[in-house]
Amino acid sequence: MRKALITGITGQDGSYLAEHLLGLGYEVHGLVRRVALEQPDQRLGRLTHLGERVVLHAGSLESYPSLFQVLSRCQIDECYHLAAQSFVAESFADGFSTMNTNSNGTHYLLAALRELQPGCRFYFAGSSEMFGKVRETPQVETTPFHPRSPYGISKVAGYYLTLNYREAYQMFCVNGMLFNHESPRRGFEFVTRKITHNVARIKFGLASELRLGNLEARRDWGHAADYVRAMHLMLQHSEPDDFVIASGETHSVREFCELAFAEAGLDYLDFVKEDPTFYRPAEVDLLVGNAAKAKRVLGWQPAYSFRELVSQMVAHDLELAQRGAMAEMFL
Ligand code: G4F
Repeated sequence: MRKALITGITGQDGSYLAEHLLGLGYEVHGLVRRVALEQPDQRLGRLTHLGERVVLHAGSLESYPSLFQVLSRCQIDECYHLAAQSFVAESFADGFSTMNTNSNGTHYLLAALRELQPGCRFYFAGSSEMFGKVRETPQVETTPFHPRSPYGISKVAGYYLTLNYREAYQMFCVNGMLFNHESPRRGFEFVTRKITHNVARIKFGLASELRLGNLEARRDWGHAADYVRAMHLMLQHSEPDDFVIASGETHSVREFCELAFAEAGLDYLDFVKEDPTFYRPAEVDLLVGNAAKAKRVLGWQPAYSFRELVSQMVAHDLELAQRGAMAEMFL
C-alpha cells in the first residue's frame, strides 16, 4: 500500500486530496498543528467524514526538528506540501510570518526529506500568484514571474527551492502552478466563498448588503476537486516537472457576483457595495492559465465548468442557511 503525507490536510485542498488518495487505496497521513488536535470541532471539520481513515501527526512548519520527528516516524512514498498562509490580503498585513511559514517551512520540509527519505516524491503547491503582474496571457509554465504580494514572493521562493532540490539532489520534486480553485469547502475569507456565503445570508434575511474590494479583478477559477487529481497525476509521471493547472477561462469578481446572486434569484446590483477597505496595496489584475501541458502529458481534464462551480457553491450555502447552520463569520 502506498503511503502519502499531506501538509495542510485540514484545508480545502487537503481534504479533497485525502479523499482522492484514500479512494485510490493509499494510506494517508496528515501533518497538523497541535492546536488542531486539541480543538477538533473547530479545526478538523473538513476531515470529520473521513473519521479514523487518516493518520494525523502534530508538527509545525516553523520547526525543522518537528518535521524531522514526523518524517522519522512514518516512511512515505509521496509528500504533498499544501500547508501555507494562503490568504494574499493577510500577507500584506503580516508579510514576515507569511514568508517564514511559506518559504522557510518549505525549505525545512525539503531538507528533512532529503536527510531521511530522499526517494520520496514531493509536490509543492505553487500558485498563479507567482505570475502577478502578468508578462503574457494566457500564463504557461515558462511565463516569467512578477509576484505582487509577500504571499506571491513566498511561493516563488518555494518554487525555486523545489526546483533546486530536484536539480541539486536529483530528488523527484514537482511544482504545481495552480490557478484559483474553489468549492463549498473554501474558507470564508476568499472572495468566492465570501460572495456565496453572503448571497445565502441576504436571501434568508441575515444580511442586507455585501461589501467587496476590487470588482474588476479577473481570475481563472476552477474546482478544487478537479485540481487535487492533477496533484496526484504529477507525482505519477515518469519525470519530475512543473505544470500549470487552470480552467483557461477568466472572469471578473463582478461576473462571479452577478452569477451567484442570480442563482438565488437576486440582482447583485441591489446588494454589492465596493469598499476601498478591501483593496490590496498591489493587485493582480488578470489571471488566466493554459493547462495544455498537463492535459497532454498527464491526461488531466477538469470535470466542472465555471457555472457548475458557482451553482454548487451557492446551493451549498443556501442549504446551510436554511438549516440555520450558517457561520456568522466576520468578513
Ligand atoms: O479570493 P481571493 O482572496 O484570492 P487570490 O488573492 O486570487 O488568491 C487565491 O488564489 C491563489 C491562486 O492564484 C492562491 F495561491 C491563493 O492562496 C488564494 O487561494 O481574491 C481574488 C480577487 C482579488 O483580486 C481580490 O482583490 O478578488 C478580489 N476581491 C475583491 N473583493 C476580494 C474582495 N478578495 C477578497 N478575499 N475579499 C474581498 O472582499
